[in-house]
Amino acid sequence: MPDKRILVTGGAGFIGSNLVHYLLGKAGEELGVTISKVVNVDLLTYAGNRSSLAKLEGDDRHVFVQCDIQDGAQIGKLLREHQINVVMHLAAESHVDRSIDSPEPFIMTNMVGTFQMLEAARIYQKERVAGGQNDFRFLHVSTDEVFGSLGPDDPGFSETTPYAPNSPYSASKAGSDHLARAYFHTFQLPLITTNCSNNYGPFQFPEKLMPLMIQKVIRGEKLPVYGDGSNVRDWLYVEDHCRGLTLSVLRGVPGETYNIGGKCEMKNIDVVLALIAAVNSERPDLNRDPQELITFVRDRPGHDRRYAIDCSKIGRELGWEPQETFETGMRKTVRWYLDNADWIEEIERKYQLQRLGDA
Ligand code: NAD
Ligand code: TDX
Repeated sequence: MPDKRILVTGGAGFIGSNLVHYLLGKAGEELGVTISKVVNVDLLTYAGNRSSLAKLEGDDRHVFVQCDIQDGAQIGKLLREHQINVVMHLAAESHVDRSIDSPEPFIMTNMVGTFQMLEAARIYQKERVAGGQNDFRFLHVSTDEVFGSLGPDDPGFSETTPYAPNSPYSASKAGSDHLARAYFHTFQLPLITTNCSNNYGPFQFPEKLMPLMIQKVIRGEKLPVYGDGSNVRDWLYVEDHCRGLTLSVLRGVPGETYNIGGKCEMKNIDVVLALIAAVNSERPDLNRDPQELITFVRDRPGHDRRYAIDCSKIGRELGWEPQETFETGMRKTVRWYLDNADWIEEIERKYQLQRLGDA
């Protein structure tokens, strides 16, 4: 397989940083691919952290560029300068609660930003084809939330489930998915889209359910469970997602979409109980009492009841399966947050400073 020169967007965020580590680490051996360069484009919003990439310092295959994906001219320049043949587009505003409080950045980054990425890639790809190069691929990374909410007995979302986004976040992602689809159909941009369920693992910003709850259990703080805690999500360990993304862009068929899921549906309350049990087992001295910590709070407006993913297509066509179970992935994750308190403390400090700066 020829040498890959990959531009990743959002590579200082949760999934992006795990992806960059995967591409420059296990991907070579697991997928038999040679990756000579990863250009990591990230604006470093509150969700992006250079410290998540600290282990790559000194690795000259990794080039970090602080840049807004809405700056199409700069993206085009980077594509040419580094002779990129694969784009993996992850940069986004990603937190549903924030999209309810303040939707505008979601429209700007997720829709306008994705448009600028697609447009820069379209022009670049045209030049490459004119020069006889046909190996360019663009991966658009999306979410299961674009399909809306399922009833208790509905089958999981498949690649043909109609779109029905319910939050400003999922609507902005759905809009970006439609743009991506249009760029394949109208301009033949060799583009693949993936729709994935809830990820968890190292380097996740502690506003999302798992890292938030782990942190609060460690500190003995109240655990805010929305509504009655019976909303259901499908949970996928982030490295399994990164392998699925890489397989999809390298071996997937342009124009196709692939659902990626953890085959692991759980009620939120059961996730929280499992996290308390895991922290107690790793740190018996803490001995946290679920009854004392769990607090049911006001529900998220428009809170989707249930997500579930039918990921049989990527299994059948690309041979992808999640390698972690909830128990093994969740244990690793709890261990990681216990061992990396300094990572959390550093991003909390940075976040406080940004908020003071905003005030
Ligand atoms: P994240 O919020 O942790 O990271 C997003 C990254 O994008 C940050 O590093 C941020 O600085 C960067 N970014 C934001 N706006 C930018 C801009 N305008 N220009 C350049 N960079 C910008 O998000 P995540 O959880 O890692 O999600 C990554 C992608 O995966 C998103 O597209 C998200 O919709 C999708 N996704 C996430 C999940 C999940 O469970 N986290 C599940 C399915 C799909
Ligand atoms: O404090 C909380 N209490 C609570 O009960 C938080 C932060 C969440 N929840 C619930 C809401 C959801 O039902 O837990 C569930 C998971 O919440 P989030 O971690 O906010 O994730 P979710 O809204 O499901 O979206 C995530 O998965 C799909 C990512 O944030 C998205 O980027 C991705 O597309």
